[in-house]
Amino acid sequence: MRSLSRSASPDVRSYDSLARRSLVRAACRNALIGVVFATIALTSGANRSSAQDVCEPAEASLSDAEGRPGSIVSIDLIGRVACPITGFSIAIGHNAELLRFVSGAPSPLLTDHARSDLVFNVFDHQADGFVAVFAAFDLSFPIDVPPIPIPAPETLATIRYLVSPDAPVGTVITLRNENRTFGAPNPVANVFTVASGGTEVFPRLSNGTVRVVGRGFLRGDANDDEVVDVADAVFSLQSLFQGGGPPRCEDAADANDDGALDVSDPIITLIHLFSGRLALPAPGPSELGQDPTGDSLGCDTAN
Ligand SMILES: [Ca+2]
Ligand SMILES: [Ca+2]
Ligand SMILES: [Ca+2]
Repeated sequence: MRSLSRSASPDVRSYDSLARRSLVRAACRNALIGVVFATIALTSGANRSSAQDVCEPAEASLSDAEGRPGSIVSIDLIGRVACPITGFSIAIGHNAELLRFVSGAPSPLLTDHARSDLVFNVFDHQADGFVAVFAAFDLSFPIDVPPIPIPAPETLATIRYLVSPDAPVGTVITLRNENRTFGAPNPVANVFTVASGGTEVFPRLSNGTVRVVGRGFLRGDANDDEVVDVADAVFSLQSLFQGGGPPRCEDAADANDDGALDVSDPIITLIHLFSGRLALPAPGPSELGQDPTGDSLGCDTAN
């Protein structure tokens, strides 16, 4: 088991890449994970209830992220548990047509605590639309890495996904953090393992989301050419007073970010350009982004 522990380094590592290294190693790995998951699944009900009581609050949640089609997004697995734990397993489901697992890494909390004894892997089941995150602080004798509680919510791992280039802008993809849902015929238990006899604790689970967003905009770029200059003020004046067409991205034309399009927007753009002292609200001036302030304006390039 030591050799497996060493091979399953805390660095980014996927099921597929490990499997390519050698069939023997893959078989050992699967046997280990199978034993651990089976142990988790077969733990007695009496131990479970007592451990559950002393370990509350126990929570495992996933963060939210935004990403453009074809981009990489990062999702944090965040945990909290009142009693000392020795590791965890968490299966996370996703829409396989819209997301693809890229890599996973343990957080500094895990690597600082367990160091070289840490066994960490994210097993990629893309065909079935889920990944299984597995961590054990120490599986090699002597087992000398102590269990630890996580009294406040902490990042345990970060999972990276590729957003499909074909993902429709505006789509919200749910990352399903669900116990015993993924991995038939023996679905993965979403649990923390605790010190006493391998007993598991079932945390309260929360989903995450990936929102698919457009390329974004620059504040003040009313004519949507990715440059803010005097042409934008002219475009806005024509749009407001001379029957010019509407801006493709109203949020960009809303130069002062007050949620309305009026004459103050081209004026503030001109002051920005020629006074040199007034910065426009985000996003910009060089990096495209999303509107940080909610309003009723639309933006075809960002939403
Ligand atoms: Ca422009
Ligand atoms: Ca405005
Ligand atoms: Ca706004």
